[in-house]
Amino acid sequence: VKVVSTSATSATTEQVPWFPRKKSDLDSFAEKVLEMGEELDSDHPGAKDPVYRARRSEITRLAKTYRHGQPIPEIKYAPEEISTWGTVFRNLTKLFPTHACREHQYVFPLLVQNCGYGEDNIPQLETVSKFLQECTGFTLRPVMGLLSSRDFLNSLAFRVFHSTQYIRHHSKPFYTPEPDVCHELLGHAPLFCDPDFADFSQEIGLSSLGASDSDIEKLSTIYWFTVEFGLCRQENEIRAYGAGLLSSFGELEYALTDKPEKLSFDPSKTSVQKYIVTEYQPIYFVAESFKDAQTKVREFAKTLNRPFSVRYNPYTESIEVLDNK
Ligand code: TIH
Ligand code: FE2
Repeated sequence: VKVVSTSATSATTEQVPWFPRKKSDLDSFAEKVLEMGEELDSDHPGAKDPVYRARRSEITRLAKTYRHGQPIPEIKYAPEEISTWGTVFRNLTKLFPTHACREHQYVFPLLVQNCGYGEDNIPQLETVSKFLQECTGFTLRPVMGLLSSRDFLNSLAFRVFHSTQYIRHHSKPFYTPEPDVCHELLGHAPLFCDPDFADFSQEIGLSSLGASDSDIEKLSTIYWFTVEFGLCRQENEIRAYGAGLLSSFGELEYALTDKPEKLSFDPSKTSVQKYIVTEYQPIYFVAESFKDAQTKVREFAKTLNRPFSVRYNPYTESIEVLDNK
Protein backbone atom coordinates (compact mmCIF):
# COMPACT_ATOMS: atom_id res chain seq x y z
CA VAL A 1 0.00 0.00 0.00
CA LYS A 2 1.32 3.42 -0.95
CA VAL A 3 1.32 5.81 2.00
CA VAL A 4 1.04 9.58 2.08
CA SER A 5 0.59 12.06 4.89
CA THR A 6 -3.02 13.10 5.35
CA SER A 7 -2.89 16.86 5.32
CA ALA A 8 -0.47 19.70 5.68
CA THR A 9 -2.21 21.04 8.77
CA SER A 10 -2.17 17.80 10.70
CA ALA A 11 -0.17 18.18 13.90
CA THR A 12 0.68 14.51 13.99
CA THR A 13 2.17 13.18 10.76
CA GLU A 14 -0.22 10.30 10.29
CA GLN A 15 0.64 7.82 7.56
CA VAL A 16 -2.43 6.64 5.70
CA PRO A 17 -2.92 4.64 2.50
CA TRP A 18 -3.09 6.74 -0.66
CA PHE A 19 -6.59 7.60 -1.84
CA PRO A 20 -8.08 9.47 -4.80
CA ARG A 21 -8.85 13.15 -4.16
CA LYS A 22 -10.54 13.98 -7.44
CA LYS A 23 -12.67 12.08 -9.92
CA SER A 24 -9.96 11.89 -12.57
CA ASP A 25 -7.66 10.16 -10.04
CA LEU A 26 -9.85 7.10 -10.66
CA ASP A 27 -8.07 6.74 -14.02
CA SER A 28 -5.18 5.16 -12.15
CA PHE A 29 -7.35 2.09 -11.34
CA ALA A 30 -8.05 1.23 -14.99
CA GLU A 31 -5.21 -1.21 -15.49
CA LYS A 32 -5.16 -2.75 -12.03
CA VAL A 33 -7.58 -5.65 -12.23
CA LEU A 34 -7.34 -8.64 -9.95
CA GLU A 35 -9.06 -11.40 -11.83
CA MET A 36 -11.05 -12.18 -14.89
CA GLY A 37 -9.79 -9.18 -16.79
CA GLU A 38 -8.11 -10.90 -19.68
CA GLU A 39 -7.47 -14.28 -18.11
CA LEU A 40 -10.31 -16.65 -17.26
CA ASP A 41 -10.07 -19.24 -14.47
CA SER A 42 -10.06 -22.81 -15.68
CA ASP A 43 -13.46 -23.47 -14.03
CA HIS A 44 -15.08 -20.48 -15.78
CA PRO A 45 -17.80 -21.70 -18.17
CA GLY A 46 -16.22 -19.66 -20.97
CA ALA A 47 -12.63 -20.80 -20.39
CA LYS A 48 -12.66 -23.43 -23.12
CA ASP A 49 -14.66 -21.40 -25.60
CA PRO A 50 -12.19 -19.52 -27.84
CA VAL A 51 -14.92 -17.41 -29.48
CA TYR A 52 -16.14 -16.25 -26.06
CA ARG A 53 -12.61 -15.47 -24.90
CA ALA A 54 -11.79 -13.45 -27.98
CA ARG A 55 -14.99 -11.44 -27.58
CA ARG A 56 -14.25 -10.80 -23.91
CA SER A 57 -10.80 -9.43 -24.59
CA GLU A 58 -12.14 -7.22 -27.38
CA ILE A 59 -14.53 -5.62 -24.90
CA THR A 60 -12.13 -5.40 -21.94
CA ARG A 61 -9.47 -3.76 -24.14
CA LEU A 62 -11.79 -0.76 -24.51
CA ALA A 63 -12.21 -0.50 -20.74
CA LYS A 64 -8.45 -0.53 -20.24
CA THR A 65 -7.95 2.66 -22.23
CA TYR A 66 -11.07 4.48 -21.01
CA ARG A 67 -10.36 7.81 -19.27
CA HIS A 68 -12.47 10.10 -17.08
CA GLY A 69 -14.73 12.41 -19.09
CA GLN A 70 -14.87 10.28 -22.23
CA PRO A 71 -18.17 8.81 -23.41
CA ILE A 72 -18.33 5.08 -22.64
CA PRO A 73 -17.64 3.19 -25.90
CA GLU A 74 -20.68 1.65 -27.56
CA ILE A 75 -20.65 -2.14 -27.88
CA LYS A 76 -22.47 -3.75 -30.80
CA TYR A 77 -23.72 -6.94 -29.20
CA ALA A 78 -23.97 -10.08 -31.34
CA PRO A 79 -27.27 -11.98 -31.72
CA GLU A 80 -26.00 -14.74 -29.44
CA GLU A 81 -25.16 -12.21 -26.70
CA ILE A 82 -28.57 -10.59 -27.03
CA SER A 83 -30.19 -13.99 -26.74
CA THR A 84 -28.33 -14.69 -23.45
CA TRP A 85 -29.48 -11.28 -22.19
CA GLY A 86 -33.03 -12.13 -23.30
CA THR A 87 -33.05 -15.36 -21.26
CA VAL A 88 -31.81 -13.52 -18.18
CA PHE A 89 -34.22 -10.63 -18.74
CA ARG A 90 -37.32 -12.81 -19.23
CA ASN A 91 -36.67 -14.97 -16.19
CA LEU A 92 -35.83 -12.08 -13.90
CA THR A 93 -38.75 -9.90 -14.92
CA LYS A 94 -41.03 -12.80 -13.99
CA LEU A 95 -39.58 -12.82 -10.47
CA PHE A 96 -39.25 -9.07 -9.84
CA PRO A 97 -42.92 -8.43 -8.88
CA THR A 98 -42.70 -10.93 -6.00
CA HIS A 99 -38.98 -10.82 -5.15
CA ALA A 100 -37.53 -7.33 -5.81
CA CYS A 101 -37.73 -4.46 -3.36
CA ARG A 102 -40.13 -1.56 -3.92
CA GLU A 103 -37.39 0.81 -5.13
CA HIS A 104 -36.29 -1.58 -7.85
CA GLN A 105 -39.86 -2.08 -9.01
CA TYR A 106 -40.47 1.66 -9.16
CA VAL A 107 -37.42 2.37 -11.31
CA PHE A 108 -37.44 -0.61 -13.65
CA PRO A 109 -40.22 0.65 -15.98
CA LEU A 110 -38.40 3.99 -16.22
CA LEU A 111 -35.32 2.19 -17.50
CA VAL A 112 -37.49 0.41 -20.06
CA GLN A 113 -38.94 3.76 -21.22
CA ASN A 114 -35.74 5.81 -21.14
CA CYS A 115 -32.77 3.51 -21.62
CA GLY A 116 -33.87 0.78 -24.01
CA TYR A 117 -34.22 -2.00 -21.43
CA GLY A 118 -36.02 -4.92 -23.04
CA GLU A 119 -35.72 -8.56 -23.84
CA ASP A 120 -34.29 -7.86 -27.33
CA ASN A 121 -31.82 -5.11 -26.46
CA ILE A 122 -28.78 -4.84 -24.20
CA PRO A 123 -28.75 -1.18 -23.13
CA GLN A 124 -25.54 0.79 -23.59
CA LEU A 125 -23.63 1.76 -20.43
CA GLU A 126 -23.37 5.33 -21.72
CA THR A 127 -27.17 5.69 -21.96
CA VAL A 128 -27.70 4.25 -18.50
CA SER A 129 -24.89 6.33 -16.99
CA LYS A 130 -26.51 9.55 -18.28
CA PHE A 131 -29.86 8.51 -16.84
CA LEU A 132 -28.33 7.68 -13.46
CA GLN A 133 -26.57 11.01 -13.42
CA GLU A 134 -29.91 12.76 -13.78
CA CYS A 135 -31.45 10.67 -10.98
CA THR A 136 -28.77 10.71 -8.27
CA GLY A 137 -25.48 11.93 -9.77
CA PHE A 138 -24.13 8.39 -9.99
CA THR A 139 -22.16 7.58 -13.16
CA LEU A 140 -20.80 4.36 -14.59
CA ARG A 141 -17.22 3.72 -15.65
CA PRO A 142 -16.24 0.72 -17.77
CA VAL A 143 -13.88 -1.76 -16.10
CA MET A 144 -12.03 -4.86 -17.33
CA GLY A 145 -12.89 -7.10 -14.38
CA LEU A 146 -12.59 -7.12 -10.61
CA LEU A 147 -10.74 -4.21 -9.01
CA SER A 148 -9.20 -4.43 -5.55
CA SER A 149 -11.79 -3.82 -2.81
CA ARG A 150 -10.02 -0.61 -1.91
CA ASP A 151 -10.13 0.85 -5.42
CA PHE A 152 -13.69 -0.29 -6.02
CA LEU A 153 -15.01 1.15 -2.74
CA ASN A 154 -12.99 4.36 -3.08
CA SER A 155 -14.74 5.13 -6.36
CA LEU A 156 -18.15 5.01 -4.65
CA ALA A 157 -17.09 8.08 -2.65
CA PHE A 158 -17.28 9.95 -5.99
CA ARG A 159 -20.59 8.32 -6.92
CA VAL A 160 -18.76 6.40 -9.60
CA PHE A 161 -19.63 2.78 -10.19
CA HIS A 162 -17.27 0.50 -12.14
CA SER A 163 -19.18 -1.68 -14.60
CA THR A 164 -18.25 -4.54 -16.87
CA GLN A 165 -19.58 -4.54 -20.44
CA TYR A 166 -19.18 -8.15 -21.49
CA ILE A 167 -21.91 -10.74 -20.96
CA ARG A 168 -21.90 -14.07 -19.10
CA HIS A 169 -21.36 -17.32 -21.00
CA HIS A 170 -24.57 -18.55 -22.68
CA SER A 171 -24.26 -21.98 -21.01
CA LYS A 172 -25.06 -20.59 -17.53
CA PRO A 173 -27.58 -17.75 -17.74
CA PHE A 174 -29.12 -18.26 -14.28
CA TYR A 175 -25.97 -17.58 -12.23
CA THR A 176 -22.39 -16.41 -12.79
CA PRO A 177 -19.79 -15.97 -10.05
CA GLU A 178 -18.51 -12.72 -11.60
CA PRO A 179 -20.04 -9.43 -12.62
CA ASP A 180 -21.24 -9.03 -16.22
CA VAL A 181 -23.43 -6.57 -18.09
CA CYS A 182 -26.64 -8.33 -16.90
CA HIS A 183 -25.52 -7.95 -13.32
CA GLU A 184 -24.58 -4.27 -13.69
CA LEU A 185 -27.67 -3.21 -15.65
CA LEU A 186 -30.40 -5.36 -14.12
CA GLY A 187 -29.01 -5.56 -10.58
CA HIS A 188 -27.04 -2.41 -9.79
CA ALA A 189 -28.27 0.34 -12.11
CA PRO A 190 -31.92 0.40 -10.93
CA LEU A 191 -30.88 0.84 -7.28
CA PHE A 192 -28.42 3.65 -8.04
CA CYS A 193 -31.45 5.62 -9.30
CA ASP A 194 -32.77 5.70 -5.73
CA PRO A 195 -31.56 8.73 -3.69
CA ASP A 196 -31.38 6.90 -0.34
CA PHE A 197 -29.57 3.96 -1.85
CA ALA A 198 -27.15 6.31 -3.64
CA ASP A 199 -26.39 8.04 -0.32
CA PHE A 200 -25.92 4.69 1.40
CA SER A 201 -23.47 3.51 -1.27
CA GLN A 202 -21.49 6.75 -1.21
CA GLU A 203 -21.31 6.50 2.59
CA ILE A 204 -19.47 3.18 2.32
CA GLY A 205 -17.16 4.75 -0.27
CA LEU A 206 -16.34 7.78 1.89
CA SER A 207 -15.58 5.52 4.86
CA SER A 208 -13.12 3.57 2.70
CA LEU A 209 -10.88 6.52 1.74
CA GLY A 210 -7.53 6.13 3.48
CA ALA A 211 -8.88 3.28 5.62
CA SER A 212 -6.50 0.59 6.93
CA ASP A 213 -6.40 -2.76 5.15
CA SER A 214 -8.38 -4.45 7.91
CA ASP A 215 -11.04 -1.72 7.82
CA ILE A 216 -11.26 -2.08 4.03
CA GLU A 217 -11.97 -5.75 4.58
CA LYS A 218 -14.80 -4.91 7.00
CA LEU A 219 -16.28 -2.32 4.67
CA SER A 220 -16.12 -4.61 1.67
CA THR A 221 -17.87 -7.31 3.68
CA ILE A 222 -20.61 -4.79 4.53
CA TYR A 223 -20.77 -3.88 0.83
CA TRP A 224 -21.07 -7.57 -0.04
CA PHE A 225 -24.00 -8.20 2.33
CA THR A 226 -25.84 -5.01 1.36
CA VAL A 227 -25.23 -3.65 -2.16
CA GLU A 228 -24.54 -7.14 -3.55
CA PHE A 229 -26.66 -9.52 -1.49
CA GLY A 230 -28.88 -7.39 0.73
CA LEU A 231 -32.41 -8.27 1.70
CA CYS A 232 -34.83 -5.77 3.25
CA ARG A 233 -38.09 -5.85 5.10
CA GLN A 234 -41.01 -4.18 3.29
CA GLU A 235 -44.59 -4.41 4.53
CA ASN A 236 -43.86 -7.53 6.58
CA GLU A 237 -42.28 -9.30 3.66
CA ILE A 238 -38.65 -9.89 2.85
CA ARG A 239 -37.49 -8.59 -0.52
CA ALA A 240 -34.17 -8.41 -2.36
CA TYR A 241 -32.24 -5.20 -3.03
CA GLY A 242 -28.76 -6.71 -3.53
CA ALA A 243 -27.60 -6.63 -7.15
CA GLY A 244 -26.15 -10.14 -7.01
CA LEU A 245 -29.66 -11.39 -6.29
CA LEU A 246 -31.47 -9.11 -8.71
CA SER A 247 -29.30 -10.33 -11.61
CA SER A 248 -29.36 -14.06 -10.90
CA PHE A 249 -32.71 -15.76 -11.39
CA GLY A 250 -31.29 -18.86 -9.73
CA GLU A 251 -30.19 -17.15 -6.55
CA LEU A 252 -33.06 -14.63 -6.41
CA GLU A 253 -35.56 -17.43 -6.17
CA TYR A 254 -33.45 -19.36 -3.65
CA ALA A 255 -32.74 -16.35 -1.40
CA LEU A 256 -36.39 -15.86 -0.45
CA THR A 257 -37.00 -19.50 0.41
CA ASP A 258 -36.32 -20.74 3.94
CA LYS A 259 -33.14 -22.57 2.89
CA PRO A 260 -30.64 -19.78 3.67
CA GLU A 261 -30.25 -18.20 7.09
CA LYS A 262 -31.48 -14.59 7.46
CA LEU A 263 -30.00 -12.30 10.11
CA SER A 264 -30.69 -8.63 10.93
CA PHE A 265 -28.29 -6.16 9.35
CA ASP A 266 -25.90 -4.93 12.05
CA PRO A 267 -22.58 -3.53 10.77
CA SER A 268 -20.52 -4.73 13.74
CA LYS A 269 -21.65 -8.33 13.11
CA THR A 270 -22.12 -8.15 9.34
CA SER A 271 -18.62 -6.72 8.81
CA VAL A 272 -16.93 -9.86 10.19
CA GLN A 273 -19.15 -12.50 8.60
CA LYS A 274 -17.24 -14.87 6.27
CA TYR A 275 -18.67 -15.44 2.80
CA ILE A 276 -18.17 -17.41 -0.38
CA VAL A 277 -18.03 -15.83 -3.83
CA THR A 278 -18.73 -18.74 -6.15
CA GLU A 279 -22.02 -20.20 -4.94
CA TYR A 280 -25.40 -19.14 -3.57
CA GLN A 281 -24.97 -17.48 -0.17
CA PRO A 282 -25.83 -19.54 2.92
CA ILE A 283 -26.49 -16.36 4.97
CA TYR A 284 -28.17 -13.05 4.11
CA PHE A 285 -28.65 -9.90 6.19
CA VAL A 286 -31.99 -8.09 6.31
CA ALA A 287 -32.06 -4.26 6.51
CA GLU A 288 -35.02 -2.24 7.83
CA SER A 289 -34.58 0.45 5.14
CA PHE A 290 -31.76 2.11 3.17
CA LYS A 291 -31.88 5.12 5.48
CA ASP A 292 -31.59 2.92 8.54
CA ALA A 293 -28.71 0.98 6.94
CA GLN A 294 -26.95 4.23 6.08
CA THR A 295 -27.25 5.57 9.64
CA LYS A 296 -25.89 2.30 10.99
CA VAL A 297 -22.96 2.31 8.56
CA ARG A 298 -22.17 5.92 9.44
CA GLU A 299 -22.13 5.08 13.16
CA PHE A 300 -20.00 2.04 12.44
CA ALA A 301 -17.55 4.10 10.34
CA LYS A 302 -16.87 6.29 13.40
CA THR A 303 -15.48 3.23 15.20
CA LEU A 304 -12.88 2.58 12.47
CA ASN A 305 -9.27 3.70 12.87
CA ARG A 306 -8.93 6.80 10.78
CA PRO A 307 -7.39 9.98 12.18
CA PHE A 308 -9.47 12.29 9.97
CA SER A 309 -12.83 12.48 8.28
CA VAL A 310 -13.73 13.35 4.71
CA ARG A 311 -16.42 15.21 2.82
CA TYR A 312 -17.26 15.11 -0.88
CA ASN A 313 -17.52 18.46 -2.59
CA PRO A 314 -19.89 17.93 -5.54
CA TYR A 315 -19.03 21.32 -7.12
CA THR A 316 -15.36 20.46 -7.54
CA GLU A 317 -15.92 16.69 -7.61
CA SER A 318 -13.20 16.29 -5.05
CA ILE A 319 -12.63 15.07 -1.52
CA GLU A 320 -12.02 17.47 1.34
CA VAL A 321 -10.05 16.09 4.28
CA LEU A 322 -11.16 17.32 7.69
CA ASP A 323 -8.79 17.10 10.63
CA ASN A 324 -11.42 16.53 13.26
CA LYS A 325 -12.79 13.04 13.48
N1 TIH B 1 -24.06 -14.02 -9.23
C1 TIH B 1 -24.44 -12.83 -9.95
C2 TIH B 1 -25.26 -13.18 -11.19
O1 TIH B 1 -25.36 -14.34 -11.55
O2 TIH B 1 -25.81 -12.28 -11.82
C3 TIH B 1 -23.25 -11.99 -10.35
C4 TIH B 1 -22.44 -11.47 -9.18
C5 TIH B 1 -22.85 -11.14 -7.96
C6 TIH B 1 -21.83 -10.67 -7.09
C7 TIH B 1 -20.68 -10.65 -7.64
S1 TIH B 1 -20.85 -11.21 -9.24
FE1 FE2 C 1 -21.87 -6.19 -8.23
